[in-house]
Amino acid sequence: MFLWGTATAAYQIEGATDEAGRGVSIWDTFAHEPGRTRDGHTGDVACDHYHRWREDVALMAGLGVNAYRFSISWPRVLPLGAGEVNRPGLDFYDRLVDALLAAGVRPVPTLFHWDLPQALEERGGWMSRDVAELFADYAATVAARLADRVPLWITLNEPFVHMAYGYAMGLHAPGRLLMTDALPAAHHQLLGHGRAVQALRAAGARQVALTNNCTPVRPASGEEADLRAADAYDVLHNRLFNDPVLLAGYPDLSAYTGHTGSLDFVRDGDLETIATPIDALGINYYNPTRIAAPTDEGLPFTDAGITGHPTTAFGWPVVPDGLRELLTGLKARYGAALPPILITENGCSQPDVQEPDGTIADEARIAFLDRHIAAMRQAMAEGVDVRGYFVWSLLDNFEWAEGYHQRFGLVHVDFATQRRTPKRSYHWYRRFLEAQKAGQNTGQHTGQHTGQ
Ligand code: GBH
Repeated sequence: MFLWGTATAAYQIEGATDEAGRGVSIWDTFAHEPGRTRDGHTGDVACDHYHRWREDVALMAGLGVNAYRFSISWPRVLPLGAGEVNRPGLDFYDRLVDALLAAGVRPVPTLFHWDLPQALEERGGWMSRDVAELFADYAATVAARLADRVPLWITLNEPFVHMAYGYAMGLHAPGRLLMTDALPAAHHQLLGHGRAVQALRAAGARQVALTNNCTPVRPASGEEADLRAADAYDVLHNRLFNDPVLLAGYPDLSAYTGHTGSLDFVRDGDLETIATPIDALGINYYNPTRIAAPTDEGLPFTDAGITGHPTTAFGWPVVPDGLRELLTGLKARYGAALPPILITENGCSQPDVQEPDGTIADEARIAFLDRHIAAMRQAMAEGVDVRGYFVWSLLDNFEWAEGYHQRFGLVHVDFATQRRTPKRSYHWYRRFLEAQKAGQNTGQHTGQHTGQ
């Protein structure tokens, strides 16, 4: 069965950050530091999903999705990251899983979507090798409770973004500015992933995946210097996180070994652990990247920006064919080593356009989703094995450093009242899913955004 779903993440929707025994995460700390997020927004309340989860499950049942990707808050389960389990935290996810199953929606939990327990940050965060092992222990704790009902698990969300934004550039929690010295944070996340795959299987999990956000990299020109820079960027963004998992080896990282000049944090046996077989590779796709030769010292590339395409409210270029390009490129690179793919996130931010009757007219989102689904199907027609597609996101939510200023939801959230209003895109997706069930629209462009 092809999985059609929506996706969210714990810190972006749950709120209730100081309730029922939850510990502090690095995102609580970061968002409360002055100047870190736009207008000082925090996830303290977010969508109040911790209290309104029944309503949110009902929204999904009404939508007709057969899968829901959410994340589990590590500090809600283990307030100090390790040691004592917070029962009410596990109970929350247990109830959510049961309610989803009762609604015919397959739960697809992600174990780490960037909200590391603060207590582990104090032990070095992902720069510390110990955290990889503690992540596997946490995975085992959650799976012991849920694996009897959860068929498919995702270990990490976007270890690239967590390393680059969190540890290299200081734009996300934990706000470190290590630049090229951030590589151990990549390695330890990947090691944690591999150890978690093993722990999940030991606890009875049937299927396990990792979610990477990948971008097709386009050189700014055919010049040798631009080609070399594009390759260096592809290494950092894509291959650093795919090669070890799928090929049990790192690409050439010499451009990024920073001050230490070595990969001495990689120990014997680590690559075998990281390459523990997975059942699917999750891909989050937003846009391609255009790369040119470096203009200053430091990094071996510059982002030249994609031109000639419309952009989302976030300013990200809308390039649906980039998804086809990405998927066929993965197949070309990894061949038989590439497991089935799940598109675990795809979507766009758009400002509210309220019509006089209160309807939220997000036609651009409908076109975005329709054209990306068509591009995914094109890649499938070209031989890529894709097994699922999840819209980011079910709800407007806390968009990290942008706070509540970027809205990605199929459902509008009025953050003053917590009122949820399905947007036009919600109804479009609902009709699209109905048509899927009726056996229509297989293998071709849906064309459903026309004639609304
Ligand atoms: C995901 O990250 C996250 O998993 C999710 O939590 C988040 O809410 C969602 O996406 C939306 O942001 O500079 O124009 O080339 C996405 C990671 C990193 C993808 C920045 C787009 C740059 C666009 N993003 N990237 S551009």
